[in-house]
Amino acid sequence: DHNSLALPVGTTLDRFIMRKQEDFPYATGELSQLLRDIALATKIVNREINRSGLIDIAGAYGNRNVQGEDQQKLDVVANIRFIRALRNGGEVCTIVSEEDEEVIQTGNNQGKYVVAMDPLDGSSNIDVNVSIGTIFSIYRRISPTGTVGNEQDCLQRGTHQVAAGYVIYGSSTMLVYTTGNGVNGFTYEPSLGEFFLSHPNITIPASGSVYSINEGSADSFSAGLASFIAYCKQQSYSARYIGSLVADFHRNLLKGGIYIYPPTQKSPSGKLRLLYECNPLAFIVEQAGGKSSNGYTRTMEIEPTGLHDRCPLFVGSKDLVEKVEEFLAAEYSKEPVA
Ligand code: P6P
Repeated sequence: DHNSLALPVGTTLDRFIMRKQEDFPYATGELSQLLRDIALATKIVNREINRSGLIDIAGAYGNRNVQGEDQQKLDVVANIRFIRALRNGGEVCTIVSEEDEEVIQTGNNQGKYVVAMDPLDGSSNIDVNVSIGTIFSIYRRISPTGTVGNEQDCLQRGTHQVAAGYVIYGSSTMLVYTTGNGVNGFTYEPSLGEFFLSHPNITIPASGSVYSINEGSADSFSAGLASFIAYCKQQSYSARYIGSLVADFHRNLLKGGIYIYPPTQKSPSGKLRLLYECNPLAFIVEQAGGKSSNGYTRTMEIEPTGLHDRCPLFVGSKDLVEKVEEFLAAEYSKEPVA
């Protein structure tokens, strides 16, 4: 019974990971250790983010970093920190990062896992103090242990994910993840350097009254999508679009709603990336009872062709994703939608 309600709110992430591992008699602990490595990197990135607002005047009070280097962009810093934590942890052989065109080899050829990640999504939001996030996906490698990981290890369908999660660096920092047995949320207490279980067994409300889409692109919406947006307005739904994927997704996961990044003139396949944005969020939302598709096909069944494939994303409450899919299908069958 994987019901994490057995673990009380306030359980530390470490204990939670250990107890969940006990549910798997054959688990050998590598995935548990990998989750701990990610949590460590998150704590380091969290500290960098909280300093970033001041870093430009850091010289003013003598806090420039020891090398006296100029402050690198935070998404570069986050990328370096996550790669270093995964390399030192030893469980991961190969990494796909939004920040790197090619796969990153960690040198741990014994590592059983591959990670696809967006180390810091929406970093343009940092300068205006909007919440930002890290998104990650974990797969078991296909190539034989002991060899160098390859692209095929990384181009697996979302249904092959063994774990997925995100971190939201907001009014508080939260880690939300699934290993395929429900979704759990942990809130970070910086003064203790610990994550505590704060949102056990997250389930997304089946229906919702929030829609998140950039209506600045409305002129390039398909007829079906335009009809769905009109439907949302007829229903007097709330339009909530922070412009930071993890923040919009997290709010909809807890409160109900749908997030849409559709094909647009500028991005005909949508802007978001299949491997390290759409698939991890799709895994989480399905584990929370929601749905995710590209408007026609379940996100996690889309066959990746390239590391940085873009893919339209319709993700959130089951009723809302099914409703927009009805409108999109009706566009081709010319049947009216209630
Ligand atoms: P647009 C941020 O740049 C990002 O990748 C996501 O975090 C966000 O949801 C989306 O792009 C916003 O894109 O085109 O609406 O500005």
